[in-house]
Amino acid sequence: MEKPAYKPYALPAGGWGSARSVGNILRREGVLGSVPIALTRHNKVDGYQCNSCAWVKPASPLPFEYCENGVKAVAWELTAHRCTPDFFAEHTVTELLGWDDYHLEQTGRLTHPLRYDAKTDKYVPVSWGHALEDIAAELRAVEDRRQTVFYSSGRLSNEASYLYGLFARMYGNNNLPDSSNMCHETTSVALPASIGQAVGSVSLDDFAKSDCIMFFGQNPGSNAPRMLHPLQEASRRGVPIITYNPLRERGLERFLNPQSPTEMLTGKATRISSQYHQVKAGGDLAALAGICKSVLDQHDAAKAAGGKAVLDEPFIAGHTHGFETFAEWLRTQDWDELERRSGLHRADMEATARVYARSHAVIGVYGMGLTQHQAGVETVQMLVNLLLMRGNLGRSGAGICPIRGHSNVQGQRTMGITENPDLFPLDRLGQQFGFEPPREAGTNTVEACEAVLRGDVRAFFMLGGNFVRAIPEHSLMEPAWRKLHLTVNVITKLNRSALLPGEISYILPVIGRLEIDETAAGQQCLSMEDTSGCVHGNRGLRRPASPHLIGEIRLICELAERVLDPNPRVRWADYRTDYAEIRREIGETLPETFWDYERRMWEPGGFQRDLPVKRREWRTKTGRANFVTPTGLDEDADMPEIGHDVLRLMTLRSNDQFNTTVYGYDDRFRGIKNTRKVVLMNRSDIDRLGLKVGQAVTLRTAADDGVDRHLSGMLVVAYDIPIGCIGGYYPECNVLMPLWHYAYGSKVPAAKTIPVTVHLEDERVLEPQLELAAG
Ligand SMILES: Nc1nc2c(c(=O)[nH]1)N[C@H]1C(S)=C(S)[C@@H](COP(=O)(O)OP(=O)(O)OC[C@H]3O[C@@H](n4cnc5c(=O)[nH]c(N)nc54)[C@H](O)[C@@H]3O)O[C@H]1N2
Ligand SMILES: Nc1nc2c(c(=O)[nH]1)N[C@H]1C(S)=C(S)[C@@H](COP(=O)(O)OP(=O)(O)OC[C@H]3O[C@@H](n4cnc5c(=O)[nH]c(N)nc54)[C@H](O)[C@@H]3O)O[C@H]1N2
Ligand SMILES: [Mo]
Repeated sequence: MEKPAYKPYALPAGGWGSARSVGNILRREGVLGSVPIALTRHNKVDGYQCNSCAWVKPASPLPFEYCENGVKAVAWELTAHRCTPDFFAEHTVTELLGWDDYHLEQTGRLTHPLRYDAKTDKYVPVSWGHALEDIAAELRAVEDRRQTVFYSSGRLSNEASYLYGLFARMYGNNNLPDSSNMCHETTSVALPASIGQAVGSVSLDDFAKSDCIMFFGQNPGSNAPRMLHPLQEASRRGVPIITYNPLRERGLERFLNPQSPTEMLTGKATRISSQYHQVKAGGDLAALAGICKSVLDQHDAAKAAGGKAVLDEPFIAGHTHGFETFAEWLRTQDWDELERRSGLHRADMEATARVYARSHAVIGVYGMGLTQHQAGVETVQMLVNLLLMRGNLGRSGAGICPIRGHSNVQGQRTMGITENPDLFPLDRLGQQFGFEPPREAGTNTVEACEAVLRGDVRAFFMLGGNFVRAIPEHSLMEPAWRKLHLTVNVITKLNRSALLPGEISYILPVIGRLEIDETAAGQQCLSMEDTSGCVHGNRGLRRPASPHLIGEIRLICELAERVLDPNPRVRWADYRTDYAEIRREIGETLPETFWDYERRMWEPGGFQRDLPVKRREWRTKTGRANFVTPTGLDEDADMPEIGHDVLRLMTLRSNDQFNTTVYGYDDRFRGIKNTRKVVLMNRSDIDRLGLKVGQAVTLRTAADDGVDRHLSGMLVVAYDIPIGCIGGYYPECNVLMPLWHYAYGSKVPAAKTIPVTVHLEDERVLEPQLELAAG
């Protein structure tokens, strides 16, 4: 690989850089011809849903309804590369453990079911029949059914999710952790308490009607790039877009639409954010409190002068609860403290408050920058408080807008993938299928890890994802993983989780969403729910990567048939042949939303699940929308007092990855090339700590619990990042995250503020070219 490079990116998001990046991956994956054909069906009414992010699938899609990262995801799945039994014959698992995430997945699509052979330390091919018989026998043999865990990742379809949840519950537990537990679980806890709905309240058409959009800790340029189109339109209409983010993310600054020939030729980019505030990591609770305080001050001043109210008084009186307590709390907040914690000036928060106060339809967008902190739940609720102050919920063009991650993570939760028995109608499920569902709460992601560390888990089934790589605490979790009795990896590409076999281990490769899932009843379709709560059909179009692959649904059904006692009410054989039969069952369990499912999923734009907040119906305990007063301003309480040497590490996604899937080493918008082993630091922190750009340092977690957590060989880069904050890439940095460092209430690992210290490894500057030329 070429030498690590840092060259700040001067161009807008999108543009020619995007086109070049797409060309590169198509060439590398050997799909220059096939992917462009597939893309004509991308996010189309009768086509497939993009397998990258969960951004909305519009009713009237663009002729090219895809983005740079969507194309990468498609190319990654349709790749010409294959990871065959021959490959495994050549490499031991121990050897492969030395490979990085990129090179593991780059081997291509897995082609055969494989079983780990401890004697040779290799994976060897096995027949599906043998694999399923053996796994079923092991699962049946687990006496205490709570010792089996059923993980899933948010790419799984509605149909597979529903059956997987049913299987786990018939098997005997609610141990259904999912990727959402590391992601927007904070949302699922915060929003029901605030507004009585677990998902966002904004539809695509709200963006066209909004007159102010606020972004907190979400990076659309890399993680939901198609969202830049409505943002570009909004900006052109003169809508203020206000961003709070420690980093100046390119997609939130300027965008050049790669699908517009005029823009590409003239290079005329659109400014996205009208205000950009580089809040400190973990400083949003204070910043939001400051904005709310300023709105309240404006209101008080206006009223005192006999002017018009700034707050929406009728809305607050008629629809909300807890305002007085909240207002009292705001009045006691001290500006010095708000400035210190947010790292911003009072004038910044006031500037935001002024724009907010004159806008009539405000959308509050947020992502991992809010959810992955210890006080993430309260921070999300503070954003809701701000919206409630002027009635920005249940109004056209306004609302709360969490940007979900995986393409079907929201649908998966709707389908009952949850450890919480209160979140799914288990009574109805039990009646429908004639069994008694377990009522004991299962384990979420962090709890499942704790159970593994305690030795309380015997079998761990992973339906998609890369669990061991995505979670915190690698130095303890990886050895513990090897002690599990049974691990099953249902995946499409080789990843690190599969290289940590327990006593008995399988890799079961499956068909991807873009591929044709053919059963005795013909080609089958699937469905997914996007971030705006719309449910869409999905039709694959390519032949499967290998004739030995099977669909996730067939896999679940055939396993369930082997594990569970026969029950005439659960027709696994029908489900695996005709997926409409599964949708019929879903319609019976969730009739309010999924009536006439089979037809409505093909409607342009999909069908929207009921969002009571849209009509100002609050399904909370108070029957109203609640102002939630936080217990304090500390977003990360177990951070040691920020002193001379403890810094706040935020773990970041590059523009060249999808979670643990690394497509390449070009984080174009941030200007980092040919390496992921960098630590982004403020120049004054570099100087203060006596470091030099291009030196290698070791990061150590500042926690005195006796666990050694460190990461070596990180190259120092001087970056535009707030003092006291540093940035590094996920998943490499996960070794530094303590398992107990999570959001209260949701247990989402607090990946955006890890307390670390930085240690020089060697005086020599290894990569001098990382230093920017003066001027
Ligand atoms: N191409 C691509 N698309 C993806 C993904 C991917 O990896 N690649 N992942 C998918 C998934 S599963 C998810 S959950 C989403 C994730 O998408 P995002 O929610 O955008 O998540 P991140 O990229 O982790 O971080 C978002 C932003 O938070 C900022 N940030 C960090 N700490 C703070 C803070 O304390 N306060 C504030 N205000 N900002 C902060 C970072 O600078 C970054 O710009 O994207 C989905 N889409
Ligand atoms: N430090 C830190 N840690 C984080 C985060 C962070 O911001 N910082 N983000 C967290 C978040 S938001 C999330 S969502 C999690 C992600 O956690 P996961 O969802 O578990 O991880 P992914 O990287 O999305 O999973 C990638 C793997 O999925 C498999 N796969 C791909 N497509 C398919 C398919 O169609 N079917 C099946 N069966 N398998 C498939 C491939 O083999 C690939 O290796 O990570 C979390 N961890
Ligand atoms: Mo996520």
